[in-house]
Amino acid sequence: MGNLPPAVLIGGIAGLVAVVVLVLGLMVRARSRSQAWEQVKDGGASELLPAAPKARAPAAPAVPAAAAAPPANVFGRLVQGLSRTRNQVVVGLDALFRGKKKVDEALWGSLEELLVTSDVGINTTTRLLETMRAAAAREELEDASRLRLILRDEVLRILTSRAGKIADPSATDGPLVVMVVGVNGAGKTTTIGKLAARYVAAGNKVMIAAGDTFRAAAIEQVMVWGRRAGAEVIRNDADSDPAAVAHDAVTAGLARGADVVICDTAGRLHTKSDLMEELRKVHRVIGKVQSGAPHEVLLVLDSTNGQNAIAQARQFTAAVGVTGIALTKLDGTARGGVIIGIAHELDIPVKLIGIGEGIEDLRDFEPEAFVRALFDGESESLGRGSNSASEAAKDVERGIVVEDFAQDTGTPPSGAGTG
Ligand SMILES: Nc1nc2c(ncn2[C@@H]2O[C@H](COP(=O)(O)OP(=O)(O)OP(=O)(O)O)[C@@H](O)[C@H]2O)c(=O)[nH]1
Ligand SMILES: [Mg+2]
Repeated sequence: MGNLPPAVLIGGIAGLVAVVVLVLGLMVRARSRSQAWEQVKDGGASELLPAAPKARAPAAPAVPAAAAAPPANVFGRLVQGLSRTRNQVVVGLDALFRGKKKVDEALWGSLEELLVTSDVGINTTTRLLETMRAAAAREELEDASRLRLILRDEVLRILTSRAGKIADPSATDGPLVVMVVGVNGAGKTTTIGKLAARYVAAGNKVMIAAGDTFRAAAIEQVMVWGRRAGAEVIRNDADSDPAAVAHDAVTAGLARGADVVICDTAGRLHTKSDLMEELRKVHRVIGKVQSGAPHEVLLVLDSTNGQNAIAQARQFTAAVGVTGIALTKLDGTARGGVIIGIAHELDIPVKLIGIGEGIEDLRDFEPEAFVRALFDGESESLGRGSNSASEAAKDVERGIVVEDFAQDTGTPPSGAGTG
């Protein structure tokens, strides 16, 4: 070897190094491939699988990100929203039935007190107790714990008998017109904003009539919600005739091919006859512009009002024929038991529930899910729908002001949702 020329020696060494590097490289590659394969087998990283097609970015997300929260959380939100009522009703019940309690008069008395103080209402409590007593006698119950199940079933039965769905725009000729009524501060405007966002997310062109021309800043509040929801807002001056705003909005909705027109109204005491007459006028005028409208008269009831909500419902129904109830603020109250009284005493379906101030905090009222959230608090997903951008509006018509938020993709302005 000592006789070899230096050039050959260097070439030989370089060749040897190259071979060693090549062999090492192959070994490392084989090892990393097998590691990746192990991960794939285990359901881990997916480097070896074909790349999933990239999700297309939504063209114009008209609803703030919060509205598109993953559905996995949705039932959890309901459970959380109902926690105060749950603490009042169910935790109270559990304390009552804990241990091998005997079914006796003292127990019936405590149960009655618990239901009445949970705002279920006297009539409904009486009915629930009758059913439970009959079941206890039939089954010759000795142990009280079974009563919890009997009560749960009976509550579900009452709620199911009055449940209903908010109207579907595809079922109406021309726009679906929803008139929203209720006492001051019940949550009308907030519910309108949330509802508009839902209809927009389902691909509908939505208009909101800023029909509260009475309360200062009410029009601005509707505009904020319109922007958040991606709906157009039809407005007129403050102090103008609310029936005229409703007239303009439904006219515009017909002319512009809207799928949904939602009319806000000023809050009013159900006992004030002149204000209820004003509401009748709004209802009449809407019907003159579009035959059969309003298709939905949504009464917004604040669940923190407890039993007074039932009196409100009776008066509003007498005035404008309420077709559905939205029960708001269930998240902030221990008085959610009122929904059982409403379902039992009124002939009006509860269609929506409000469980927070956020745009996503409006739910279809689903008795099964409600009872589960209240009694069991189990986890499941109730998500529905997806976001889609609403169609843009381009022009102002007939001299009324049309605020077009349909193309607005910005983040919601702070303060939205405050009344
Ligand atoms: N926690 C909670 N707050 C709600 C809910 N719905 C509405 N609110 C709040 O209730 C307050 C009143 O809501 P609005 O929508 O302004 O009520 P309104 O019926 O339009 O009021 P007026 O137009 O003055 O009659 C606001 O602070 C809302 O954020 C709900 O489901 N949960
Ligand atoms: Mg309002």
